[in-house]
Amino acid sequence: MNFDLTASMMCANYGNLEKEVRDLEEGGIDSFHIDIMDGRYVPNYAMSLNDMRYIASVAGKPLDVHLMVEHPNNTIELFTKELRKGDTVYIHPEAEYHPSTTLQKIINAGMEPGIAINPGTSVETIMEMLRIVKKVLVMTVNPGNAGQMYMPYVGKKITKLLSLKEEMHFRLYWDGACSADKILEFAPRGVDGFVLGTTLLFGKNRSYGEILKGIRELRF
Ligand code: S6P
Ligand code: MG
Repeated sequence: MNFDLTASMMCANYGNLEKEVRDLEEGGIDSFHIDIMDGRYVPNYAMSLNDMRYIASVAGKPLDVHLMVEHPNNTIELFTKELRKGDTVYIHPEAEYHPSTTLQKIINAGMEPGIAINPGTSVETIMEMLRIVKKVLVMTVNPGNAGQMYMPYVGKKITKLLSLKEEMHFRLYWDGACSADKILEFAPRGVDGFVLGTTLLFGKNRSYGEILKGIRELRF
């Protein structure tokens, strides 16, 4: 079964970030998830522009930048100018007055445009944007922190998004508290990729390679 596995780099060991990137790539990760926070849109800071720039300079695999910042339209170029064609940039539509303008800037810069949808945001409010984005990142926890609990009510929204995927031409990604049982349940239903953080990938007593191989070998 084909699905993407993305490493949530806010959970990585910053004592040796270059080694983390290499080990993840050698272990078979598909991309690097970069959680940028401004302390306003979410009550945390996590990663910033310099962290993203450094990872971009050592990574061979694509970056998947998740902007949890107010008014991304004001600063979007700071990010896109550091990225490569084919990297992804997600914005939160609630954080901008005219999110479609920001998405157009991402498209013009040659990146894959995406939106991240909070647990409390309904599909109806982002319906028109589904026509322009290539990727939808479903938040299964409230944005801001790693290590939270999965919010089961998001399941109904995922079902709704899955039914729109083909017609509206987007790919669906999972972000938050991703465990093996969630991959087992949702990959066969059509979720295209999963962001892996503390639940499944980081801070374990096994190598990234072993963990990622174990996920790819799950019996569906
Ligand atoms: C949360 C952020 C996520 C987390 C990731 C952590 O604001 O967008 O990308 O870093 O979900 O995973 P876990 O398994 O610790 O919940
Ligand atoms: Mg994220």
